[in-house]
Amino acid sequence: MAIQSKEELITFVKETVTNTQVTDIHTHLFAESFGDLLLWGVDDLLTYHYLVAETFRFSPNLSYEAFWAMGKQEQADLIWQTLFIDHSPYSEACRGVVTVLNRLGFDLSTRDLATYREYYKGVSAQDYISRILELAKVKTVVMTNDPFDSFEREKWAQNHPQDPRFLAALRIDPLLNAWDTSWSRLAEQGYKVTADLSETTLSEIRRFLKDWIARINPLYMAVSLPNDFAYPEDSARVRIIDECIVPVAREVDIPFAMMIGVKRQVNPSLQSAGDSLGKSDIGTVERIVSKYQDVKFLVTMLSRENQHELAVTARKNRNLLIFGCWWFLNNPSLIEEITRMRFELLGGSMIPQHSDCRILDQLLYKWDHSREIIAKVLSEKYVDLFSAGWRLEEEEIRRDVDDLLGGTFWKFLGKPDPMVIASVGK
Ligand code: RAT
Ligand code: ZN
Repeated sequence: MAIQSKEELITFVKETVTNTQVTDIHTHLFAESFGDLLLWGVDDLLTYHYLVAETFRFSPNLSYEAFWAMGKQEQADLIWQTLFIDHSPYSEACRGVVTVLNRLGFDLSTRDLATYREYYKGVSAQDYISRILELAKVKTVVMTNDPFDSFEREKWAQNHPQDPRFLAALRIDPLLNAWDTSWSRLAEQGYKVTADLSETTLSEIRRFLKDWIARINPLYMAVSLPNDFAYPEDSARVRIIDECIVPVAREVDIPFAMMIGVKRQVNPSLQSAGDSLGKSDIGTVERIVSKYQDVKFLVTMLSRENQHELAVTARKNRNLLIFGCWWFLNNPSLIEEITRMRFELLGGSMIPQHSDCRILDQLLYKWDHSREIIAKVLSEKYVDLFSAGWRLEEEEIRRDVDDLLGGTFWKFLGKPDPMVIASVGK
């Protein structure tokens, strides 16, 4: 059906973006079978590392040691008191908690953390996963799977039946960012590697990657890279990219995802909250994606300053799919500006957002907040078309939104969305 007016257009876009099921292409969530790796509930929500960093800003007398010595619940109490009671919670990470509590139907007028906590005592992980995925309208989440983590390796070895809502991604940070120490961890797993990158070692790294790909069936291989990541360069990282990651990505036909721009541990006292960001050289991305045109790259960059040139680089290289407003960019004002700019340069040939959730409950706020902005910016673009005389069908809008929230990702992978197949089969 053709849309008749601007008002109708705006309402229809909002409704469609709100209700379309998402494939969330990068999260730190896990299926139930991974046990304690899956974080959920109000104490995990409150001890999210974004909130830890914010708490220290308001607490000049809180020693780092004292905070880290506390149990999770005690930390959560302190964070609640500091960020939600002593101040108004309008930073994006704080607002996120409010959105979640509200979406779960809690009485926010009481501000009583104990009652919120009580609710979770009667809930099982299994039920909660379904509840949150349904409420958030997220059909699939991509996990971050770390073959260097012994607890996680153990879980894979137990061969649990896979939950089709949770798909794998092979995360290989230690391999590319700390070869001088990670080689021995590969050796412990039975690979004949040594610190030097001999031909045998390189071939064993490829074997390691292929073994893990066979074991977990990842949608892509991924790494987070520092802001000074350079390519080409005489380094172990670049040799491993050139001689292991790229050939394996090509052979197995999965993308290599590069998340560029992190400055790890600028304040180690903050532990997991101690990372920052820096501007990167777009030339690095340009050179690598144009050199390997037969390999697919998913790229996101952390610095706001890199966003425009990254979008332009994507225009020049169809093997590059840019995604998400990552981490410090996951704020309404920045999502809006970046999404608008990407629409203008790339239309729908990009992935506007991923959630990066570490705690299951966060799916509610990260997607609610992002959907609102995507709908707003997309409406604006359609209204411009409408004013220029272009008439849109409802079906076309549904198609476009479906692509933005997952379809483009699956097409880039060259794989059918398994959830669409599942629902057709029903
Ligand atoms: O966004 C985050 O929570 C960061 O701590 C990182 O996990 C980042 O997203 C990453 O994947 O390295
Ligand atoms: Zn992440």
